[in-house]
Amino acid sequence: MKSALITGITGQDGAYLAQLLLNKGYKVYGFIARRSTDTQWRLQYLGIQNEVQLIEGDLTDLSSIMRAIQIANPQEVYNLAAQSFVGTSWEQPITTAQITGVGVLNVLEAIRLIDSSIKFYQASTSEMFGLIQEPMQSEKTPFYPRSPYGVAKLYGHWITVNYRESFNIFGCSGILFNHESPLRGIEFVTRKVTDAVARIKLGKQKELRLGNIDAQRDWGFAGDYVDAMWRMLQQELPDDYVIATGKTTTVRDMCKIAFTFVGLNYENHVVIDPKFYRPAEVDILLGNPGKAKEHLNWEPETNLENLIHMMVEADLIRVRKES
Ligand code: NDP
Ligand code: GDR
Repeated sequence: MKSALITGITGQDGAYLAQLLLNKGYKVYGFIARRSTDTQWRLQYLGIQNEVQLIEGDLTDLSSIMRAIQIANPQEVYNLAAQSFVGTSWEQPITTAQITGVGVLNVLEAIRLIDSSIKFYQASTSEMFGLIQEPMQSEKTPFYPRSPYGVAKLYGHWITVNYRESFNIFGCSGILFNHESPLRGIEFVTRKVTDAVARIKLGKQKELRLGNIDAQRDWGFAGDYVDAMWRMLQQELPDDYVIATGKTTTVRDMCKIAFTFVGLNYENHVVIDPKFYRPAEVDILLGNPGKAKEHLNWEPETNLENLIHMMVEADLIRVRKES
């Protein structure tokens, strides 16, 4: 039986990846940060909280990562843990650098010191492209991050490439574009919208305050994207891959899809609030998943409309339950 260690197992992607690996027969270990409140709601939502072995630790604490690797003795490590909210990265730039940037080095060092044959996946991001100069971003597009988060992720990306080249570690970097689901954190714009749509529809909220709704994103479904992570580690050679849908949509049009689904007009409810504008914005992202299709035989299965409908439906159920 193969075993895998997932950092960030309590996050959106961690939960879906754990489910995917369990279905493939893996023994799944999760590296979990100590918090004062329970963070396992996503694992519970998927019904897998008793199927995974959780090991406490923190990405900024090398010894705890080493301990986790010694306990799990994994063939594969998926590093999904991060301070992942772009907005917060301006408020906590140093914490973001320590977790999202140097945290990657901690995991790589633990692998190098304990067992350099362990395969490593790094959760890189389209935010590294930032102020892009190419209409469609691929593995060859130059990087120009626009937030402390993007800068920290760029460090994580390059240190993964460097450990591959320096120490022959099987390290893959998945450059994933935005991916969402009913398990998405409420602070991210899609979930903020679908939760608000459910509340407005059920008479619990009147307006939805948003920032830059002209920003464009290439949005896919998290359930599809974790499969690409796994595929990368099954290749003969380690490499980096863009994972995206190849379509981009404005936040405005994503809102339209969500409100229209429940028979509402977004213009009657969305209020622009400068509080949600960012000091530096990534105006447009559009990924080219051609390499992933060719080498990993990976393609997204869920389009944006179906994804947003799935999220609104889940939020309607959730909000109804609250009352
Ligand atoms: P989430 O924010 O949902 O999950 C982040 C996870 O990291 C949580 O489990 C969190 O734990 C954990 N974590 C945070 N800080 C620490 C720490 N110091 N030590 C240990 N664990 C920690 O992110 P997603 O699931 O959406 O994303 C997964 C990864 O992919 C992240 O690295 C993200 O930056 C990256 N990414 C995401 C994309 C997306 O669109 N979703 C696109 C591209 C990259 P807790 O629950 O306790 O807070
Ligand atoms: P992003 O996702 O920054 O792309 O990072 P987010 O959903 O936060 O923002 C997407 C775009 O929507 C605009 N926007 C708002 N965003 C939020 N959160 N709240 C608002 O009210 C709002 N109004 C407009 C933003 O300005 C932005 O342009 C996500 C994270 O998952 C990262 O970890 C990951 O690396 C990238 O996706 C790819």
